[in-house]
Amino acid sequence: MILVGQYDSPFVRRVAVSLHHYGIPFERNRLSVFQPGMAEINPLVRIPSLIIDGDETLIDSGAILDYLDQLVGPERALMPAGGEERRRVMQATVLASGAIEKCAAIVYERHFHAHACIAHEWVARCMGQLAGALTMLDGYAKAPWYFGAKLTQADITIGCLIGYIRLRLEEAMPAKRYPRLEELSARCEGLDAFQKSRPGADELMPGKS
Ligand SMILES: N[C@@H](CCC(=O)N[C@@H](CS)C(=O)NCC(=O)O)C(=O)O
Repeated sequence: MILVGQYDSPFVRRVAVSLHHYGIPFERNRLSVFQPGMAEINPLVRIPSLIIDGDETLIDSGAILDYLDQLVGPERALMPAGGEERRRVMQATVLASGAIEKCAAIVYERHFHAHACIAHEWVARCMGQLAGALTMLDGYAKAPWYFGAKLTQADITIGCLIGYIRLRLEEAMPAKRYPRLEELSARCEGLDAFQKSRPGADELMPGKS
């Protein structure tokens, strides 16, 4: 299995954390999504991709996580197999993943435009959407994990969201505004699976043109 993508992408990171958590061995292709060659792996030119069995390539972190859950079976799957538990974990996970999208939209808007060309109203809208998601996530967080005793995909995705905010958009997480998420993030980053999936210093966005 080959995971394609840099760990500064929270979507790649949540797949890597899940692979480590499950103990599934994999190799990594650290090709940047902005380097040539990515279109041959994923026509959408996005990361992550997971190359399985030689020539079959899975795209989209949600679909990849679904595949990994099938592989390990319902007892070990980070996303519960059914019922209310699945519904709740799924909702928290998609809220966190939507927040990652909003965060990335701001990061890209600022990174790829000269200051005078940044759409500040759009950025403000995304910041509001991100804050809304963080407020709701923080409000429902239990301990030690998001839903209490059991680690789920909601923890992994929220942990990767907060890690990404700290890396690229620190202003979205003023100290003490989301205290439960801060605690959860610290707990996640302490896990072996998170530590093995930390973005390296060379996993950067391309320079501005
Ligand atoms: N829904 C996709 C989103 C993937 C995504 O947006 N990845 C970003 C990196 S964080 C990317 O590839 N961006 C480059 C681009 O869209 O051009 C998933 O969950 O995998």
